[in-house]
Amino acid sequence: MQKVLIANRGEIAVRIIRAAQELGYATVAVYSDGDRAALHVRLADEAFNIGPSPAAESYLRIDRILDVARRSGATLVHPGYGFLAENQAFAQAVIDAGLRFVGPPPSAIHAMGDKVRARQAMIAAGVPVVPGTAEGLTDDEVLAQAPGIGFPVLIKASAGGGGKGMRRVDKADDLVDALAAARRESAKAFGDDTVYLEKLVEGARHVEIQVLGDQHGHVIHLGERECSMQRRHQKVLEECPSPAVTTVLRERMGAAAVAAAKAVGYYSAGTCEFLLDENGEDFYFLEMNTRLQVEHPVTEVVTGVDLVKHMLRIALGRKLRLTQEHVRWTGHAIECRINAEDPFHNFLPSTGRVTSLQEPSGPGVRVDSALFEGYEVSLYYDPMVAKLIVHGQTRPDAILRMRRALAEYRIAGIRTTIPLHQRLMDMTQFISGSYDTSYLEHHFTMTHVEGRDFDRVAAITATLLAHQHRSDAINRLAPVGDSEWKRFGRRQGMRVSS
Ligand code: MV4
Repeated sequence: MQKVLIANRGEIAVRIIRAAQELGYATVAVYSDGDRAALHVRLADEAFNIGPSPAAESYLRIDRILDVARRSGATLVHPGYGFLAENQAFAQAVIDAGLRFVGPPPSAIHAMGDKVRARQAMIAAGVPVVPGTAEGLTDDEVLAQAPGIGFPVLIKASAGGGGKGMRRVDKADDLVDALAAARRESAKAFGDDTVYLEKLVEGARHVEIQVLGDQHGHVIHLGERECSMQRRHQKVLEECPSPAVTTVLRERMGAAAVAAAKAVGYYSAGTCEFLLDENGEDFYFLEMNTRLQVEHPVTEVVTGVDLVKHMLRIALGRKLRLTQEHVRWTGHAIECRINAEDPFHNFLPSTGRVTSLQEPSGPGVRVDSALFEGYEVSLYYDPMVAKLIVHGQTRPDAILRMRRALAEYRIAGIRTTIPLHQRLMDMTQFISGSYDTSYLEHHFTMTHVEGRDFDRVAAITATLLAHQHRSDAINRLAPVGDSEWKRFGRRQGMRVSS
């Protein structure tokens, strides 16, 4: 009897529990003090407290998670995404404890975690990388080599990823300050200030390829996801397939991703991130995410492949029955990340209790969420509280379905980014599919009028409701015929002639 410990929380923990239970595996949840009433705790067969709400004292505590694994008799540990998902030491500790880590080998996590080493491995594997330097550089080397690469250049942190420690430099005079800032940010975030240079690929799209490999050398790809709709390096929405990827380009990018995975002995689910040049032809390896991604559902609904179940089977040493020839892409999927943030006030994080919840449903609608009425949104964890995924026969069908589903979605008690997604579904540049990574940051604003209107309407409504409730209460108490003010006066103890 297999027993999976899910070393995570929120929607992804719920997602993994569901897959494991459908495979007949027992499930073990871990939770922090603040997550005692969380949905993943309720759905799992067993649940163990691992400490106070701050992630550093709970979900990042390798010792506490392994202690639960031992006490519960778990046989597998799935890290989800975030927290310890790409922590090589955690993966190794799980294996050393005699359990199966549901993810890639620690060596692959290490190889792809160091972006300079990853670039070297890709160059050796014939995978196209962005023109730049293959080594970490001293300040003098950056100053000497930047002009040869050609401005604008990007200074990138070797230990980085997701844009942390990255600085754009448009001219030589700006190099020294940008270098210092990049090194400072990288040292603070990763304890490593190694940087390297890349030529900036202007107007690029961020297209990633899902790969899936078993422990017997079989690696396939499951196509691409368009992830260019980003704000401050956080993906806002994703879609599959990409409007910019043709069948031929998909095969080329897929082959490059499989070669990249094989170059580091990868198995399990993983994602290779590429930049797609605005010419729609040239693409460059950016980095590989050695984990299940937030946006995996758009690939699942278009291919019909359950990535989490495959990860669990692969962790047990099972062979991948799926071959590349089996993979088919049907229709179009869009995922909107629903964050507890206020899009009308610079995406300020929103906390509070979910007082009422109405999730969309119906044909082609999937909601991956851990929300429930009474759920308390806190600042301890990532603001993403749900993912709304829709699937349609065509991209226009998917857009129309997303509009309908967003209109149905009601989350009261907190502010969310639902209005942002409703606006995006109406924007010409999104509808035409012609957006790149610069769109959201440079060409899109949320008009504040709607937000102010909303507040004013809400205040007026609340006043009217309060008045109506008071009137109803008075009417229930008073004999027929008395004026409202007489009744009111009487209630206040005033002498009022009958
Ligand atoms: C780039 C790039 C353009 N040229 N590298 C963003 C974080 C990490 N995934 C790598 N990223 C990029 N690397 C070169 N040589 C564009 C991105 C990029 C991006 C950059 C700025 C703002 C938003 C972005 C969203 C996706 C990718």
